Amino acid sequence: MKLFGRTTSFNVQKVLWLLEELNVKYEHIELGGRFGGLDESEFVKLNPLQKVPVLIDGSKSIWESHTILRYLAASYGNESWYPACPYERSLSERWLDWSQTIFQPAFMGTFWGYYRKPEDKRDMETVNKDLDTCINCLQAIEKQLSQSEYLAGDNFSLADIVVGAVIYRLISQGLTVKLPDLVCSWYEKLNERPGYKKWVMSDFSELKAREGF
Ligand SMILES: N[C@@H](CCC(=O)N[C@@H](CS)C(=O)NCC(=O)O)C(=O)O
Repeated sequence: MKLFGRTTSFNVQKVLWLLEELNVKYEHIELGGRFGGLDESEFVKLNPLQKVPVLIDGSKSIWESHTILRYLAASYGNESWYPACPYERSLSERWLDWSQTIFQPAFMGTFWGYYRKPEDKRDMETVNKDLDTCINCLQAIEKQLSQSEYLAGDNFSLADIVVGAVIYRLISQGLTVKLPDLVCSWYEKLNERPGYKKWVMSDFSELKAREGF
């Protein structure tokens, strides 16, 4: 199994983290960003959209980070990673979709508007609007965590991976963000997971004020 994608991409980090959780053997190849390579014809054959992450499993190429997560969980995880029961599965899938469509875009607004912009080019009004949306998202997560230990119930799941990967960046980029109490305890538990420590809690300072990939 091979995973293509630069470590500084949080979409790549989600997959690296899951590979560690599943204890699957893989080779990681840095690609995209300062490593380039996305327009090489061999890579375009693997992902016509020319984005990372891309997972190669035997002769199969899989792209889109959340699709890769579901593929890995279904192929290499036990029942609790990808339940056969559609309702049980929906408990984590709803957070994958929510994160992709609501939380991540707001976080990306702050990241590209603040961290990846030179100081004199920042539009703080827009950044603060996105930050407010992120803070509302943290409240939604807090509410869920008042009902269950992890986001999709009492077991750690894909839901914690996708949301957890965003949270590290959100609170480490220099903006003031206070995690609500239950989110804070849940985040401390994530901090103890080897895959989170190794891949997500990693240095991304090469992206500071870098406006292009
Ligand atoms: N929705 C896609 C997003 C893919 C994406 O935009 N990847 C970025 C990195 S996060 C990329 O390939 N950017 C070009 C680059 O890094 O050079 C996913 O979740 O996989």
